[in-house]
Amino acid sequence: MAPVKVTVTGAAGQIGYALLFRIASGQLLGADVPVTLSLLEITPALKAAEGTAMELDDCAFPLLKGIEITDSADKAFDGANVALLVGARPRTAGMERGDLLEANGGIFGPQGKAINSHAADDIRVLVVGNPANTNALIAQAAAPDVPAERFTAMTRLDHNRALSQLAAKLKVSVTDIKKMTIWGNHSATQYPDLFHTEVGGKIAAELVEDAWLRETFIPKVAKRGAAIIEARGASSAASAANAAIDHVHDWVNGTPEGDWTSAAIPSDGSYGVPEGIISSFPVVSRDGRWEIVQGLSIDEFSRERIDASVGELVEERDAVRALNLI
Ligand code: NAX
Repeated sequence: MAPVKVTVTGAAGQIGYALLFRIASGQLLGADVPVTLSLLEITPALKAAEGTAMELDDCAFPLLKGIEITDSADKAFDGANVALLVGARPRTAGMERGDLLEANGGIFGPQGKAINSHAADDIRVLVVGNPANTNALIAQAAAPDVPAERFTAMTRLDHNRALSQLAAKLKVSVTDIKKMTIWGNHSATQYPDLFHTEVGGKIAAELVEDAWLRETFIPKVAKRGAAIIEARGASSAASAANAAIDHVHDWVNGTPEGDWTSAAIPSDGSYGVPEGIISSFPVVSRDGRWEIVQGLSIDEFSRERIDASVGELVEERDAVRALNLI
């Protein structure tokens, strides 16, 4: 079997460090799938990436068939089957949203272009670097020859956080919980929805107090990233890497029957989310494609929250349009 080429950008960063070893050990694609890794970094971080590659060598992973390290996007994405776009420009003090989007446009536009020109026909892209949904939109716009559905953004960490918070509240195992959904943007406006989530065949929203759902659960999931920074002195890394593994694993291998997960994928207009926006939905993966779960009833409470988060995505889209980034 020819190895699958997995390109990781921001490979020398903290998520990269937590991610690469798991890819190389077979957890991304399967225990029988050989991989080659392509590490894309900015020039000053190449040496650190080389250090990580040395450690990868030292693991003697049977499935790892090669590692390349480069600061050229054209090289990094050449023949890539999976691209994990982790490296991004963080918001620094005093930076306005427009500046942030523009700086990231300078990263995700050229990377999308390189994917368009050089990646394999089956390329699948997961954007982790923030603002993830809009960065995915920028990369997608720069890759007109790649099917739009191949560009996705990560809300799986939010999904996993929601599972874990609910499991702790109900004193059940995470495996007892099915059909969790994160809607909207990977930001503080995201909406973790318990109105379709099932725990032992019952709807989760009916098993918890209304006040807990509104005042504890939703903000706790949405602000968990900030709580991790406060406690750890650094942003989520291993849990983010774990979520990236989950997302791509399920995209390639499918989601279990009777359950779904959350991923930000291009909207087809379902649930009133404007077409083309890369928004988080309840999704299943079948035959290597994400499909939005259809037919869920959305009450007024959920509608308001979905609309607020989607509204933020529309604003971001309009802002990058005004900057000619899409
Ligand atoms: P780090 O600052 O540790 O690493 C980022 C790396 O990206 C650095 O090594 C940097 O040199 C590299 N980089 C910057 N520009 C690049 C470019 N043009 N090409 C290639 N590499 C480039 O950040 P880390 O903690 O690893 O986080 C990475 C991104 O993930 C951030 O944008 C962060 O906000 C985002 N996150 C997204 C999450 C999600 O759920 N979607 C959760 C975790 C995380 O906050």
